[in-house]
Amino acid sequence: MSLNEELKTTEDAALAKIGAAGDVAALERVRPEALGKSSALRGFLRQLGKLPAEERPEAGRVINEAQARVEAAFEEKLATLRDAELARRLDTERVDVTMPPPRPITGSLHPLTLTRREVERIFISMGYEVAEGPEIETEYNNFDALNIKADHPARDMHDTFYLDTPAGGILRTHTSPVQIRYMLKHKPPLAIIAPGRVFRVDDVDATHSPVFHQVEGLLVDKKVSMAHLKSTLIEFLRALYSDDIEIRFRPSYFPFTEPSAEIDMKWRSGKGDTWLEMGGAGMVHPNVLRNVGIDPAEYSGFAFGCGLERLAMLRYGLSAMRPLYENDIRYLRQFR
Ligand code: FA5
Repeated sequence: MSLNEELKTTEDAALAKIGAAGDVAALERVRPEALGKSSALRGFLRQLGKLPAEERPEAGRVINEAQARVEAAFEEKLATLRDAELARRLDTERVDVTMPPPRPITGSLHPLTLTRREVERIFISMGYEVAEGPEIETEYNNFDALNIKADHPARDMHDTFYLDTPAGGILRTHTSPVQIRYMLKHKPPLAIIAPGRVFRVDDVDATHSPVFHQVEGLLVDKKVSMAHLKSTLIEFLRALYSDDIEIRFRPSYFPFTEPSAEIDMKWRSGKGDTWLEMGGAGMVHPNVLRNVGIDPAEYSGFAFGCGLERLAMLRYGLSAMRPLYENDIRYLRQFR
């Protein structure tokens, strides 16, 4: 066989293998024998030395041309196979752009925060301002100014957390000291609510916790009466729950109000209907007004303090307080 014939056979074999490759991976497997250093075509170049010198240039050119054709065929086949693969992927791996993406995990507001905000919204709509006070209080603001005498049982170590610091102080046992702070700075007429955290040496049960929240309310103006207090609280509780709630005002005693009442609401617990104490209320005691420099002959006022946890329990139908403090995301998410 002449060189040309041998060359033709080798080239055809390489082209046939290239042509037969069904996908890019198969084509790549053909690459070494078709184009590699030890391919049959390269073998021809190594044999050039055996030819008579005058035949070498022509033979070299013919071999290089064959090599170039195989290379071109290879690249063309590679491009074709890649296009085909892309087309197949576009066809099968369709992206549904209308599909909603997975939702990012977002936080949600705590049921106590949601309840506090709703309480604030209702009172703001009735013209009240939201006031604040510190959680560390003086005994004077927490007790004395509120007409709670030094021998009152609430001041006992068992109820109050006393701070063991040179400056002294206590953790406020209720939000009522905000009344004092606000009235020392503002003259009547005034209407505020003061939500916040309070502390008591209390054991934990379904409706008690040593740390809990209250919402204080205070309104001082001329000729304020118990009727204003009742209608305001009924209006508030109806706005928070519904018009058909059952509320009860029970005569009670607080040193800083006179007369005083306890506000109860019907609570549907697992054990049947019971009355749950939502808060205390009453007409601001004249001594309290005097303590902040307001003349009780000219002004009168009402005040109330509700447990925020209790408000939340009734709002969401909770049977216990403890889960409100356990920060279990599965529990808290239900209130979104
Ligand atoms: C007071 O704290 C008064 N300062 C309320 C007040 C304000 C009366 C203004 C008059 C005028 P009392 O100790 O009853 O009152 O608490 C008020 C409410 O806080 C209770 O009715 C209850 O709803 C809630 N509460 C009391 N103790 C706890 C506790 N350990 N855990 C959760 N909630 C509590």
